[in-house]
Amino acid sequence: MALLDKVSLPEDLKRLSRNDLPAFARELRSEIIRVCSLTGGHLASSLGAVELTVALHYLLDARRDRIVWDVGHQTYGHKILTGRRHLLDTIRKPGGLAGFTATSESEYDALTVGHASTSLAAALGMALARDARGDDYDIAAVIGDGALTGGMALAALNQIGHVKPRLLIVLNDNEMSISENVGALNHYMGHLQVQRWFQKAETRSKEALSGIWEPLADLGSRAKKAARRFFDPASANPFHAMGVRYVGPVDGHDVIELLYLLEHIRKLDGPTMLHIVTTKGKGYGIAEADPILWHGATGFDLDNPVQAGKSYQWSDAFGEAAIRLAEADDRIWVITPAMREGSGLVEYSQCHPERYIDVGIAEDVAVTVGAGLALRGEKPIVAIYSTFLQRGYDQVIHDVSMENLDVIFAIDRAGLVGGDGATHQGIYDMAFLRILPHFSVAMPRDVLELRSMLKKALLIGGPVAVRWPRGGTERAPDLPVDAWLDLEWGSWEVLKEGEDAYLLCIGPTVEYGLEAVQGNPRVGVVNARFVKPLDESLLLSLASRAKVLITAEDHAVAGGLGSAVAEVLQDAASPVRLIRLGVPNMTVPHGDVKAQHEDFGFGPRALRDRIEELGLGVAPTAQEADRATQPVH
Ligand code: HTL
Ligand code: MG
Repeated sequence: MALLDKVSLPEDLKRLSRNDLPAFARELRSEIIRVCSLTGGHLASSLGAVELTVALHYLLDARRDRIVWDVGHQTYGHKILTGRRHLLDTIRKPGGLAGFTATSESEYDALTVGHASTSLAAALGMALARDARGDDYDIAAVIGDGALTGGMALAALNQIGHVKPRLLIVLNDNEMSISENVGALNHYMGHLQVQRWFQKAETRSKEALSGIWEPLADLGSRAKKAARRFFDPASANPFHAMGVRYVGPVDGHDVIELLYLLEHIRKLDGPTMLHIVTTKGKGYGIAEADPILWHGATGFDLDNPVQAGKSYQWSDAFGEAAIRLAEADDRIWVITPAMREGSGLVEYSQCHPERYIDVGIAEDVAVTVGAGLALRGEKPIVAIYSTFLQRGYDQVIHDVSMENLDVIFAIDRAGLVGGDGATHQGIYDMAFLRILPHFSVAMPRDVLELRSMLKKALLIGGPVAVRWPRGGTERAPDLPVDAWLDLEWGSWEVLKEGEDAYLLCIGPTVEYGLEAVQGNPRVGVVNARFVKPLDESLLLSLASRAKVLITAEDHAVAGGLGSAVAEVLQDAASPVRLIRLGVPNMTVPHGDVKAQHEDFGFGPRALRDRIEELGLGVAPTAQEADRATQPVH
């Protein structure tokens, strides 16, 4: 690590000679691999962006200039070069570096991010601010081909081409989103690559590249412009047509060439897109060979690099259920916004390719495609992470809820998510869905309930949200749909009776509650599996019997189960004491999910303590009481 050890900040990098940069990039790549082997994380994307990262930091002054990384998952190299190398092995860990860029973490991070497709709009805003204040710093947005499938990115591009601020856009095209990228633009970019790679393969040198940009820099005469439009294939290109100068595609792993191009583009007025072609996982054979597996990696052994197999996940259970449902009913569709693997849909996509659609990173489109299908009598399931459904909220209200359409929302990663942190927490969906007309909102306790809720959703009709957490669950025997549990819609279940109090739990907190009150006859546990419709008669009967009700949920305490319960109790003028436990009104950083549940007061230990505090614990045995009064030495 001879060169890397000399660099802790961008100014150190600038002291290296250009000729050192390829070797420096190799060292940076090794360091990313080493750290990811310890911590896991977004390995493949960060490897693909190594040369770009080096070139941008060699050229720009990232403290003053703004590098706006889209998603921010490709920034391990950027973090290493901006004073965070010594902390990189804390990435995504409790109290450690965030997995994405965050303005609170570093002055070199231009944007707090984690959701895709925001970079171009944010960069446009920054450019407007810069120009309004007469400043002259550079702004570079780096956006992946996956992130470019998002409507937000395309709409921002439309605006950028209209306003034409001085802005550098680097399109980092590895032909991959998390899975293979989708969409017409993706096909077009592939076509551009083929054209250039075939035509110019022998001249992919500095001279050839200069031929790409120089006519652009020198827009002298009208004739020249016209000639350029005529001869330059880029002039037929959609980015160009939208008013954004287009340069490329070029090899994104040639750091010297990248630097050369960026240096010249930087001087140009108006917006310029540099289309670079990269390989996801570049430089690490196994990651190049399987960039999907190595997109979000677990830690691994450098000498024997394999990805740890996952236990049975909630998403697996959903994927299997979707296959069974689609077999039983040929009007079932599953729509994913770019999350085939994460949503457990690999097998479904192979079994029912004709009723599977990946719309790209376009949650709004996913929801409204669902609405369109439902309007024509089909039965769409929009499989979506809680956090990403936020992107399609207007569509949920305007296109689905208002029309009372039969769209099922299969909501994954509901609750706190661990390493991905603040941007990916799935803690608002119950609040924002249960207030909408026609909606049902449910959360299963186990796979049997999950299946039942999906099956029943199809019978009940209207928009239905079924949500489940990130992580593992118990496998249930594979049964035909007819044999799936018949759950009464909107019903809660008393799992344990209590003499004085009840814990009203949902999803993962059901097991927490059972654990917390084991051997305690005073406190009962209810599986409050529907927040809407809510089991009002059971709730009011519990309220009339108990002194205290405690809701416990892995969801924002504002607006979730506790709020729904409070509304019913208030309307019925119930005098019962209600304690609401859940995620407080704050931005919750990455962390260990179980520890965070305890910190927020709804983990099993915290629940037990709370019950003790309320004087609802089990009376201590004579022996324990005796011990408690002994003096402490
Ligand atoms: N939807 C939204 C709005 N944001 C995110 N971040 C996702 C889904 C999930 N997601 C990622 S990274 C990623 C997706 C879909 C692929 C991005 O592809 P791109 O970059 O081509 O832009 P690449 O990985 O380098 O190829 C995360 O949540 C981290
Ligand atoms: Mg990509």
